[in-house]
Amino acid sequence: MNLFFSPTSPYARIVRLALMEKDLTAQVNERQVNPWDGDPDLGAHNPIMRVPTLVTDDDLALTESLLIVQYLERQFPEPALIPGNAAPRILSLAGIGMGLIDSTVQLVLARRFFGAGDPPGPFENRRLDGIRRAIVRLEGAPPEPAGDILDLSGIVLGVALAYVSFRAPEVEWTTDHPGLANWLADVNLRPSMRITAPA
Ligand SMILES: N[C@@H](CCC(=O)N[C@@H](CS)C(=O)NCC(=O)O)C(=O)O
Repeated sequence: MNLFFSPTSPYARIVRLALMEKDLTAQVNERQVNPWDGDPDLGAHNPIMRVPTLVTDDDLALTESLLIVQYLERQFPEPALIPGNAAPRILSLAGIGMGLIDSTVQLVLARRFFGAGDPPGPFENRRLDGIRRAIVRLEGAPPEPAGDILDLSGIVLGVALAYVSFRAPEVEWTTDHPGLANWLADVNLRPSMRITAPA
């Protein structure tokens, strides 16, 4: 398999973490690209030109982080990132994490292409409010500490909270939510999180 990724992409980080937690890295060649550069190889596999893009050994291009994770779960069921008995809780938490990532990415793109408002404009405020509400929700019903494996909720929330701190530092969530901050600090110690941390 070949994985097109960018080290700063939270979506690509989800897939890289899934591969590492499932011990599949030996089966994947990573190809670092900047998706905004119009890399022709990436475009040949993914017309939308986004990362992550996983090309299987049968030359099938898989896109969209959670669809790629679903493919990996089906092809390589063990260890499971979404064990059946815990699936509802894991998917519910992962959904909040994807919302955090999408909201933060939209904030970054809006600011890059249309400029940051000072004070923040209505779209920025809507996304910032959603990020803050999601963090309050997580503090009230936090993810479980990771066991032998970081399940999909741990992967997505670990990526999401780290990405919010990296790209939307004004949210300053760690002081008011120490339980969640401690959870992230523990997760950040895992080799998979350290290897995939953006420089
Ligand atoms: N929904 C997609 C989002 C992928 C995505 O937006 N990737 C960004 C990097 S963070 C990208 O490649 N952006 C380039 C572009 O939008 O043209 C997923 O879950 O994989």
